[in-house]
Amino acid sequence: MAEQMKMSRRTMVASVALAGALAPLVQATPSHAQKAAVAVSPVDIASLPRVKVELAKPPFVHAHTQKAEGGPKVVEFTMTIEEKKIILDAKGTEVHAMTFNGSVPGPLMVVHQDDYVELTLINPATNSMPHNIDFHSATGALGGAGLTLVSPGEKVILRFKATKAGVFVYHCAPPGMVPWHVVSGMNGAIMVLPREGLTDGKGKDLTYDRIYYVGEQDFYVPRDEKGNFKKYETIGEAYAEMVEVMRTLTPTHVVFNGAVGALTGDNALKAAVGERVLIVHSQANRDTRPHLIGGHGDYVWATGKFRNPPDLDQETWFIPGGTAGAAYYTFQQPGVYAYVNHNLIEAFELGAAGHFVVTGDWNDDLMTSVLAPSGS
Ligand SMILES: [Cu+2]
Repeated sequence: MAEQMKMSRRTMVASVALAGALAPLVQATPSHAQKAAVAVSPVDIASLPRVKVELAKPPFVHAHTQKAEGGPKVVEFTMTIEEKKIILDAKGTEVHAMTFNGSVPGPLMVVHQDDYVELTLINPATNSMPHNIDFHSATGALGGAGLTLVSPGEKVILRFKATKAGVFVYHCAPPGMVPWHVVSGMNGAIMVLPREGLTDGKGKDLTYDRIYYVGEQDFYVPRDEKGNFKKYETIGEAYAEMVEVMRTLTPTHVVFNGAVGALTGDNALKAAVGERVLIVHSQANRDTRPHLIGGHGDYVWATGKFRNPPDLDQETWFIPGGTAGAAYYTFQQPGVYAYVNHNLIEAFELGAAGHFVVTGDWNDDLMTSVLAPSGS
């Protein structure tokens, strides 16, 4: 085991060294970005109202208004990075996850366009790794990653203006270890709502009654010589063999919200007939193709950016890796709907599936059993 640890550390150091080309960029960015922010900022931040947000654990989303009230605000968030062991499936497969706020994915953050996002990011001394955050919704400094690299025992505060409306991925991006941290669970999403709320692009209001956040995650768990998934004492010990599996580009698990079955049974998503539901779906690393079996995407922003009119009446939509998308659907029938990645091998064999349990009255006009299965 000691030898394995040495190997892991050596490989990690080598990987960091290989990423040397990126390091000057990362290190050079902060001072430049800070100066630029001071020089060109047209807004007196101190004069803006501030609101503090209590984040919710996915698939739930913190309380928010859909239409902005008043002018831009500074919206304060705090996230604590947790390195923790999580169980991926009913067989007890383990990974040493890296998480924003303890969940895979990290929480969905909601603001309005032109608000300022102010994030306090805490890396407790009990962690073993440096971490940071790259917001795809932010402009400059590697999406904030260049300003937020924190070692265990440190915290950092980043503020950026949410200039673009849409749902966007955020993820950890420490020099030399980016994919490892991302596929260990360290990603989430932010939703920047248009100030007038969601519309179909032609003036029709698209207020939602419920919102759920589904974070899809690919995991790469090494196997032993008998084909069983391996367990490791520490996060560092798993590194070298996990990278070998990552380099095959073949995940061992593709799951919604951190584990096979995390959104089924008692944890199924709930809705009622007639309710308008917004599903935010992110995949920080790999392409995906969400599909609601027995339903549709009435309005879909597959690449998640709300200034584009949504696509109508979609059966399946394509979200490229590194993107968050949003789908809006009004449920028409009661029952259990599977919400899946419609690469059905990933859904049924690797875990990328959840359930909606919908209550209400059945509409015979939409569907009826004319002849139940019977002998001919
Ligand atoms: Cu990290």
